[in-house]
Amino acid sequence: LQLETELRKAIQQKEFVLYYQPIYNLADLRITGFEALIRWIHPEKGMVPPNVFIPIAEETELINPLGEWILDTACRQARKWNKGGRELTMNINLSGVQFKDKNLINVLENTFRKNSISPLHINLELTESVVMGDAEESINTLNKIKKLGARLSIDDFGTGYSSLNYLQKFPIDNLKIDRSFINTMETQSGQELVRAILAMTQSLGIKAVAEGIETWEQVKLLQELNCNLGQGYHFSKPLDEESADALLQEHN
Ligand code: G
Ligand code: G
Ligand code: MN
Ligand code: NA
Repeated sequence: LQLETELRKAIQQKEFVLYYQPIYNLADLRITGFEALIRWIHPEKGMVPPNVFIPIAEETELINPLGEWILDTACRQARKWNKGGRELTMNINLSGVQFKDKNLINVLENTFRKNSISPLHINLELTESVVMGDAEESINTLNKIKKLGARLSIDDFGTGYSSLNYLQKFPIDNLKIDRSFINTMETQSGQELVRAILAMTQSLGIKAVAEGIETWEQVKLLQELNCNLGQGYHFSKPLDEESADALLQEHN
């Protein structure tokens, strides 16, 4: 309850920032975009991690104003980074409550328009458990998002359960392989699992994104397996705006 009160205050006082983790094309090691990750800078406690406060925000509906702030801030940043002919994608995590909100499509449309950002540069991430929850309803919402022009990813793939039948029906662009699979890739069975997931994404005609890449060996293996994209501490931690900006400058 105390955290809820503090969270309410934090939203008014704008104690949040977005960090950005670069995502790489594994074939040429070029940056294709960033994933926006929220951070709460608490005046006394310091950095409060999102897996502590996002669940509270979801229970109390504070996720609505917070989610809108995240969308708006990430879209504004995407616009800045796409000036001068750059083509970068901004990945934004949507919580289950946001995904089920009746106003979602309006909020997305207004936010894209307000920030003059093409929806083609925005990629919304939804976890497997959120979209599989009410899969028929999810198809409707996902189709509406696609109609706006935004891209879609299934996040944390492999940690929940997926109906392969629905996976095929979802209009998704990417599947993000959970980092628990990537960090067991040096074992035979771990590697077989990643191979199987990549074979599946290839037959679905969607891209695979490896999460939590921490070593060069993992990069090499994923390249050999034709995994399209990747992110992780091997490349970069999530960065504040300035550091991400500096990374982009030196990258080009
Ligand atoms: O950034 P970090 O690894 O601490 O994130 C922990 C969890 O919080 C991850 O599951 C991530 O998806 C989630 N998360 C981070 N930023 C956001 C956000 O902006 N919106 C939502 N809904 N979840 C987020
Ligand atoms: O659930 P989601 O994939 O959105 O979570 C992203 C989270 O994963 C971020 O909080 C980020 O800090 C964390 N993360 C990103 N790269 C790595 C990595 O290489 N190793 C580990 N352990 N965590 C990572
Ligand atoms: Mn994510
Ligand atoms: Na993930």
